[in-house]
Amino acid sequence: MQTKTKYALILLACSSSFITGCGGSAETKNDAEDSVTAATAPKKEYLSQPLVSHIYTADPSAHVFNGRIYIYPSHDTATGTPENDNGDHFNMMDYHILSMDSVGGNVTDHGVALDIKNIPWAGRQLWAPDAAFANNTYYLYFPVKDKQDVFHIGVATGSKPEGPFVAEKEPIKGSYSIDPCVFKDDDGAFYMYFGGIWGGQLQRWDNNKYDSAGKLKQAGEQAILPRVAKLDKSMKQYDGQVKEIKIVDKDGRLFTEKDNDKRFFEAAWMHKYNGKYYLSYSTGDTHNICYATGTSPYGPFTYQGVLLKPVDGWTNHQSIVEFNGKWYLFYHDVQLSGKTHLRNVKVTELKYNDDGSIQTIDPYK
Ligand code: FUB
Repeated sequence: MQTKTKYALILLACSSSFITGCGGSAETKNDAEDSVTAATAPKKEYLSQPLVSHIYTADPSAHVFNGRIYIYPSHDTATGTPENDNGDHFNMMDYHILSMDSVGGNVTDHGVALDIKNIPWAGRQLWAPDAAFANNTYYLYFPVKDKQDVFHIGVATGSKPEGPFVAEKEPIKGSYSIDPCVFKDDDGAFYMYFGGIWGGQLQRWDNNKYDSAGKLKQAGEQAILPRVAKLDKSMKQYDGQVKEIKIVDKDGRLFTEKDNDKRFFEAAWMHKYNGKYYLSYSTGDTHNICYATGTSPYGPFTYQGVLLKPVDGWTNHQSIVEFNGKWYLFYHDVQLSGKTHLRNVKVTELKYNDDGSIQTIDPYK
């Protein structure tokens, strides 16, 4: 995830600022330092409204626990950190878990579930989390930079889905980069999907080895692939090596970097529908949420298309969950703030065609 000047241009071209009907007002402290505004864009009507507006939230990972929907989002904050190409201004410092008993019902903010100051190994930037339930325990998985400014993925545990969570003293051994998605398969095995290029540092990891000088790929080179690792029974360690996940076109070919409207960038999410594995992800600099399907949790996955078109804002990040027989897409945009790094989470229904393909969602009406 990155914040080049072109983000501002894209945002100006596609954003709007409808805030009526959102209820309450979002945090505004320090907003003045943020350079991006939505002033000149033509007004479009949003498909959905923000789920909460008293805080900024992003990267919603939704799960159903005990018959209730829990959302594990990033908590965006205007800290005054200057914007740069590494996304330093995405300088989040805690997590709030949200929940609701139905889509469209009241949303509860359960308060601070984990604070960066209580993560012994953390340096800065708490990015997109996820959660899982096993061993009678709730696990919160989170990416954060360590004190050397390298992203790893940590785990914290709690007895309730909304926390509070207590972080382990070290990151998960062998973990790196950002955006963990923890998926439970029908046989009870858990897999963590992860990775993000640019500010997410995935380009620094080749063969699970770190190289601080690791470079992004050139247009004709094979695109960087997302990663997967099985979790062991403790849910705090990987069971074996981290593997690359192949995403291929209908002819079985891997994408190159110039296929940047289709290749993986960040925000991996796994769900299963009618026995098939669906890997969805953001294409980052082209702002699509795409998906690819396969028959094994390790892939390969065959590209199927765009499931969510670009939203208002630079980043696009989704989760997909079934609740009471319907499927929902959780996502975010910048409707409340008009600023790249001050986002708000939303939900809309997701529909499949008879052949299992997903109907493309336009975030505007
Ligand atoms: O919220 C920080 C980063 O922005 C996430 O990790 C990315 O997926 C993007 O949404």
